[in-house]
Amino acid sequence: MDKVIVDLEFTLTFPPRLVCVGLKQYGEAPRVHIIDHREGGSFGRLEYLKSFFAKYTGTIIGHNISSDLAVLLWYGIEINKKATIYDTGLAIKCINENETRWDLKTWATYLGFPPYWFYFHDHCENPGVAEMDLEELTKYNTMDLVATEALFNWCEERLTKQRHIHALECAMAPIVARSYQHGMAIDKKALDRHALRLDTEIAKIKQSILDKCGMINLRSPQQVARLLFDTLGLTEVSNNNLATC
Ligand SMILES: [Mn+2]
Repeated sequence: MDKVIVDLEFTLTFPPRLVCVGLKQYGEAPRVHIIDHREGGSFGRLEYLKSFFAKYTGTIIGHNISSDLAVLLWYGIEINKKATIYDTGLAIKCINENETRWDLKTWATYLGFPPYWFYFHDHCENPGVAEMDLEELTKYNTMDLVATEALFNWCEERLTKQRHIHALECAMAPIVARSYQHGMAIDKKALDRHALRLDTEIAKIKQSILDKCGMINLRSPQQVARLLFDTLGLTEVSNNNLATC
C-alpha cells in the first residue's frame, strides 16, 4: 500500500502561517515544499499540494496529524476521503494506554536520533519557523519526517489487538481538523457548572491535605515529593523504562 509521511511547519498564530509542507513517500527521500518563509517560498506550490492531496488515496502518516490537517484545510487543501490516516501519536497511546510521552522529539531520542531539533532552539519564539535559516528549517522538517517514519515502523511492530481502535481514532482526525476551523458547539452553562464542581472538589482536597500535613506548597515538586514519599510512604516507580511498553 502506498504510504506518505506528512509534517507541516507553521506558526502558532491565528490565523496560522504555513511555512512549509514536508512530504516523504515511505522509504524514499523527503521533499520539503517551502510555502511562506522570510527567505523565500512559493504559494504556487499550494496548487500542487491541493491536487496531490485531492488525488492521494494511500495512507497519510503524521504525528498528531489533526493539527497538520487543520492547517492544510485553512489553506484550502483537503484530503481525499478514501485516504487512510495513520497518526503515530494516537498509535503510541493505543500501544500503551498509560503512556505520557507524546512529543515526537522524545520518541526520536528513544529511537536513537541525534538531537536535531537543537537547531531550532534559538527560533522557538513564534513566528520562529518563518524566521529561522532556510537550510536549518529544511533539515529540521526533514528530520521530523524521518523520525515520524521510524516511529511509524516502531508502532507497526507493536500495534496488535488495539489496531482497530487505532484505525477508528485515526478516522476521526479529519473531523477533528475541521472542528479546529469551525469550532464546536458547547453548552457553556453545563461547562460552568462542571468548573464550579471541580473547583469545589479541588478546594476540599487541598484542605484535607493541609489538615493532614500542615503547610505545603502544592506547586512545589520537592514539597509534593516529600509529602508522597516521606510522609505518606509511597514507593517511587521508575518512568524511564520505555522498553516494556
Ligand atoms: Mn515538524
